[in-house]
Amino acid sequence: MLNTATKNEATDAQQELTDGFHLVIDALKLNGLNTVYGVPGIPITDLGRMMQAEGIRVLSFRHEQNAGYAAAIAGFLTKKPGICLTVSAPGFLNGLTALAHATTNCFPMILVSGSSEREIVDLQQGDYEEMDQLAVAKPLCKAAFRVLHAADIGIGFARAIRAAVSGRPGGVYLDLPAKLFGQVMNAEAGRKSLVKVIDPAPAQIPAPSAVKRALDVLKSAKRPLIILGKGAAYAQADDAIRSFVEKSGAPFLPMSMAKGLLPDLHPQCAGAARSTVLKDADVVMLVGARLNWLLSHGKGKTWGDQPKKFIQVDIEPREMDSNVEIAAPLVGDIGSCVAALLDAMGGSWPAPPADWLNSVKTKRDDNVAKMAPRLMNNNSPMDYHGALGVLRTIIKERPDAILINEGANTLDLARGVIDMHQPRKRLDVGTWGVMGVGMGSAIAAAVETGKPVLAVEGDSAFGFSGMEVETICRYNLPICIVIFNNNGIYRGTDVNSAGADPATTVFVKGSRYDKMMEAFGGVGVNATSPDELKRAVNAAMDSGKPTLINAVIDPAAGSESGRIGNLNPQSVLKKK
Ligand code: ADP
Ligand code: TPW
Ligand code: MG
Repeated sequence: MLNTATKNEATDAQQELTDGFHLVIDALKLNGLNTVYGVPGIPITDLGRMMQAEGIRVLSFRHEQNAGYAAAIAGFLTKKPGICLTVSAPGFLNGLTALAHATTNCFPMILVSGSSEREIVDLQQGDYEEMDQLAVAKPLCKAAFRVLHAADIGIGFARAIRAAVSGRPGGVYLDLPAKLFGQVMNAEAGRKSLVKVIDPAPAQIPAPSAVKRALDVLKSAKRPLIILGKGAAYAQADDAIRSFVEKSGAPFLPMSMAKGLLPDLHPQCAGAARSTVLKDADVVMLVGARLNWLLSHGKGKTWGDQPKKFIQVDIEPREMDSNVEIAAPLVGDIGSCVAALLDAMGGSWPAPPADWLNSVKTKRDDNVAKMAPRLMNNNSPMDYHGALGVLRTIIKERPDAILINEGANTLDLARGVIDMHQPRKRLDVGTWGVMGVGMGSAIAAAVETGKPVLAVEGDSAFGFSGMEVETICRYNLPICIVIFNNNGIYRGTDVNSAGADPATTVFVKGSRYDKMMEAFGGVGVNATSPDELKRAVNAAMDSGKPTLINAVIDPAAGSESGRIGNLNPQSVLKKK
């Protein structure tokens, strides 16, 4: 009897089975990936349900693009790949913009997509949602993989995770054909096939000679400037970066998403003297920032006539000399590089010349003083400055809140006006200036950090992802959305001189976006003055209830393309 029972148990254990669904879930959990952003449907509906049942937090969105933006920013905030889950062809394509955005911004993300049957897709026989997704994804991401056998799911995820977070982070595509999920295999063999990725983003230690070269150039500076980019914010080496900047004594300029890495009110912050420091500096040290369009490629009018030497700290060797010569390339991860720099600086470091520090300080104080009265106006309808002055104070009083920001004037002016006080609290449109990142970013920020979120949105920008207010209400997230409603893109005053159709840049006048939030049980407020705006935002931040405030902005207050009108080609032959 006994013998037979033992034998049966042994056979049962041997026959204990797992399948593709479970292996995907186990692979994610084994690697600490416990949150998924996506939209359900064939072939991943059951996967989402089972993930939820197994303790993974699955956030269902109304559009894959927004789920993708959520995953991308989750990657930036956590240094773990954000996971986006989509259905085949159309869902996959909807997620792809976000995957490309993640890659462009060096955010780690994995787009996991179901796909149709290889045999049918490859013969182009018209399968349900047929598309060669792997081929489509490849040029738009850092790496792309497809798993055909359940036994390879563990390795597939391991490769995707490593590709996303090691070196320069980026977006990875993982293709999971429908058939894979149902494939059955022995459970024990399945468990053994999974990989817990050890040290997914290994430290990359800079060469001591490169550290010395960088410090030699920095020491030679008469007018040094340190530019901190979002790579520095991503690195989560906040204390070391602060110590290094303070020890150097140099003015620093934060790029948009690096604001708050050192507080904007830090005495060395040159944010309010941006044009002066870029023009006049003689040595510029880039830390996790690229010399792309956002820095005028390191040349031209923005950078003035003074000859300059560049030091660049970056994990990607090929970034060096991308636009101008880099006198001192320092390749490695920012944590290791900054630690090595601090170490090699020794006990004391000469302060930069006082005349440079004074001239930067004077310029900064002048600009701040000039701006101050504009931020205190209580005009109704509001202009950008009156409304932003209020929000600036609110963020100062609530420094751990996360600020989401998109739009044109709404973006450019908020970036300048709203001081940030802590690292990784400002999330915006990134390297491409994508409209539509707002709601996905807000949702991921709330989910990943548990902090209150304030989303400052142009009315056009918001429109790209506005349906996600339902998602915000459904998950009851502490998000307060403020829409700068100026009736349109840049301004609400354009007219079409040729016919009855409205101009291309304007929307329905006097729209009440607050009613959208009310439709789903959230709080909606129409605010027509800075005082009203202040009351409504504070109430929302106190209550943590999903809130949308329609901030009525003077339609004539904005300018074309916000602060980047210079990039806007215009025909000289245009009919008036
Ligand atoms: P910004 O837009 O703020 O100027 P960019 O996105 O242009 O910043 O640049 C970010 C840079 O940071 C990229 O070149 C990327 O390779 C680099 N980077 C990202 N993470 C790290 C890291 N951990 N260590 C070093 N460099 C990093
Ligand atoms: C995906 C082009 C840049 S800014 C903008 C658009 C459409 C909207 C500006 O209007 P908004 O802000 O948001 O009302 P404001 O305060 O100036 O009125 N499609 C994508 N990305 C971009 N960048 C655009 C279009 C664009
Ligand atoms: Mg607008």
